[in-house]
Amino acid sequence: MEETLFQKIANKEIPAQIVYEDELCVAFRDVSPVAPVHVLLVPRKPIPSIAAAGTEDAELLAHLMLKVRDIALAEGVSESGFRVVLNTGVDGGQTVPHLHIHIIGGRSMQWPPG
Ligand code: DGP
Repeated sequence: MEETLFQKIANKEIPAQIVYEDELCVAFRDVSPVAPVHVLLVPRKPIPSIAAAGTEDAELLAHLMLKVRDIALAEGVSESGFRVVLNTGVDGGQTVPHLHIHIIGGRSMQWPPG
């Protein structure tokens, strides 16, 4: 099966500003940031979206959530606050079919989202 865009980034076949990586996931700066801090956290496993995740992914998903915590701290937004977004499917505005968590901060967010 062809690699997804984010697998290519995780495998360093496409350059990106990587801020964290381990055996399960990679985090890198979004190419089109919407805030001073905009990091994408992706599992190395190419799960298409959170809607496609399985029960067998439970540990991986928990790992990702704890990395969200660590990355927010490292990016200096843990105390000021930040937003965690999982765009999913067509209505969710997902454009890359590889599960990715947006970690966005460094400015005040609005609600509801557009
Ligand atoms: P989403 O709309 O949730 O599927 O967000 C996909 C995000 O991926 C979007 O904010 C832009 C980002 N993105 C797309 N292509 C690249 C790329 O080649 N490099 C990086 N760093 N980010 C990318």
